Amino acid sequence: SNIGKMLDFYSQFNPSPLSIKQFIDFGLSACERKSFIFLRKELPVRLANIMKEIHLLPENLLRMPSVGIVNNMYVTSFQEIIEFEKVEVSDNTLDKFCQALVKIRNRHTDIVQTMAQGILELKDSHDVDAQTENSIQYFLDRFYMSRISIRMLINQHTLLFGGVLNGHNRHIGCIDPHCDVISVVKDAYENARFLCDQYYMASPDLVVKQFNINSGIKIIYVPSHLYHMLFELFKNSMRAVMEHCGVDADNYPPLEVTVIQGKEDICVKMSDRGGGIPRSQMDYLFKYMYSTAPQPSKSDAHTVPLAGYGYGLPLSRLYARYFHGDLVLLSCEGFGTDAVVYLKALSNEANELLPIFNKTSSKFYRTSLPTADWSSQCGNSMATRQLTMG
Ligand code: W6P
Repeated sequence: SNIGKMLDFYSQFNPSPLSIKQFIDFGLSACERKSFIFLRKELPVRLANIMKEIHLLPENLLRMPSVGIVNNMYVTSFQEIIEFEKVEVSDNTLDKFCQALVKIRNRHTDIVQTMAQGILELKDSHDVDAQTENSIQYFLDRFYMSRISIRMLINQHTLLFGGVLNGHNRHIGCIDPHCDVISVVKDAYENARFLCDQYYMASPDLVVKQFNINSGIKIIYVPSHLYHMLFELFKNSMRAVMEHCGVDADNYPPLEVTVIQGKEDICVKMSDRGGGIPRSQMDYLFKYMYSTAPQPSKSDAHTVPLAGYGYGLPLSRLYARYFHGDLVLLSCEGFGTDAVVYLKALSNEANELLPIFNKTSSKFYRTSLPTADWSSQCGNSMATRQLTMG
């Protein structure tokens, strides 16, 4: 088919990762035509690379209705963009392109939920073996990373060229060249505390510490990404503290956030005294299969937990890794948990981390899990317990 040929064609190219510095430089020189020429190739390349992987998913999963819906949306969006492949560049073309990008962004708003629904459909209808689970974990990390990157490109183009110019705004697209880390920490804390207060009628305080500089720690970054990670971590820490200390406690140990400016990284460390997590459970916090539970119905507000270990943690880690940072958890069971967000301090080192479709990635879906070459006699019921509070 024609779409098949186009997918084959565009998936031969590797995506071109951009650094935050390149996003900034591009935004400052701001030529809509150049951006259009870049995106009409780069977006189909990124779409095709991940669409090829959708087709390698375990058949059981591919047959799930929600996965079909997701795939169809990608096909539609891919077709809409390659319409621009050979058109002449006029003002009208550029306007149409912006409109197409907005339409695509809206179409894909709920993809994370729809995909999660597909996982539920699979769990409800099949026994999922370790092999399948492994493929799904591998795929979803790559799929969601691809999605983050495509939305970043679309946001930059539509913010720079699609709307009204705003001379008072220091942002370049969705990037803040003077992003004040502690402001984002406080913002995320306040919003998580609001949920915590609603749910538990109390909340732990926040103590912020800043190291090694006198002025506020600033970073060139996408504030919404940082907010997303910190909001998620705050919700998890708050829940841990409230559940560990009990809702009737007289006081709660505060959450401590330390922000450190290093040469290579800026670190944001969040420490809670929420009793920690058993070591055996740590890996599951980042596994999609264990974090997929039916959404509590929206009508019953009382069943909505503060943090359900949904996809919050794995997605937050992807946001951190997207620009070559990371998100790491370290727990002392019986005491508390430290979560560290690492961000690249230098914008020219903050390159997009993008999945590439190639022989190695396709082989992953076909290769069976290696047989254990270390004894394992943990006999741990935690290993099969679902972490979700569903
Ligand atoms: C916990 C569990 C957790 C997950 C993520 C971040 C913080 C915490 N604290 O007890």
